[in-house]
Amino acid sequence: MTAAATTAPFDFAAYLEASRLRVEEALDGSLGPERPEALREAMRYSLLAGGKRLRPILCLAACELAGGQAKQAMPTAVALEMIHTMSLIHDDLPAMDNDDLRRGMPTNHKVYGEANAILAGDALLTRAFEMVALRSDGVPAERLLKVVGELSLAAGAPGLVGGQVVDLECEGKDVDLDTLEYIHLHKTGALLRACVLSGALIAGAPEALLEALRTYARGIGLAFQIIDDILDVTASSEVLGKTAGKDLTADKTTYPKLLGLAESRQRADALVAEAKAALAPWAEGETAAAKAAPLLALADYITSRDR
Ligand code: GRG
Repeated sequence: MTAAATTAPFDFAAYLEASRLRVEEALDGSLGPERPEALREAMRYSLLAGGKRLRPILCLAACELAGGQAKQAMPTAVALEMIHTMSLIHDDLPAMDNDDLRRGMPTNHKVYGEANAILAGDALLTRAFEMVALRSDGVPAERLLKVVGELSLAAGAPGLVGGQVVDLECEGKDVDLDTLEYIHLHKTGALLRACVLSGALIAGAPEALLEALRTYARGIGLAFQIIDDILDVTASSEVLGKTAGKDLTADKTTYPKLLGLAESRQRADALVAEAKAALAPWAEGETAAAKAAPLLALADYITSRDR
């Protein structure tokens, strides 16, 4: 029997569920006795509200692809979900997208009030950096420093904040594809990029792998947001856990608006193919293929997801 014939196929559904459960456990244990209690409650409410946990899983998978152990990357994975959750809380505020529903539950400000929602987001953002700097055992300090750098770039003006500002500025205006791509790459892509880069940095990945992961991240980042735009039109609020049809009501330019649904999907598929191709050299041979399998399957999941 050949070696290939004895290799069990990668069970992505089982991988995703097992990873999600590990992440949920780590998230649950990540918040200490924050005081005052009202702040802790507001932080926990959104952090433990479910969600696909895609960002931490990407971080863990990239760490393993680069030869590290997932447990080394878990504090950073948690940090990435904290930054993501903060961005959702702030995005839902009346001054921004003004939404009532997130992850199937009332938004943070609807439950705790605007001031506490802003502060819970602020506390999650700062706690994220604490997770990396003070809670990551067994990772050399110079690697953690690079991770802090990636997280800062992703969260700040060069990433989420910059993308959000342009997104808000463009509401109600005609936007071309280049501007839309700018918004998507910053608002959504930057954090996904930080996920895979930080996981790989923790494992001490060589520059060539980091470069491949940058290409991978660009592809999945844009594809993710294109699918998000498509689902906003095609899926229900019940399935999405957030208000469907929001882009239309807020008069936002989206890929379906500029290209139509079919071409948008084709573009997302092509981006995922590009992302996977970037990792192909790192998936050659049985051992490498097994390590690359999660990131390759996660890329496909981005276009096949229904929420
Ligand atoms: C204050 C530093 C700072 C940043 C905040 C509000 C903001 C700046 C940026 C908005 C970023 C944002 C909400 C982008 C949308 C990204 C997106 C598609 C979110 C949905 O992600 P999913 O589908 O959600 O992974 P779940 O719930 O599954 O985690």
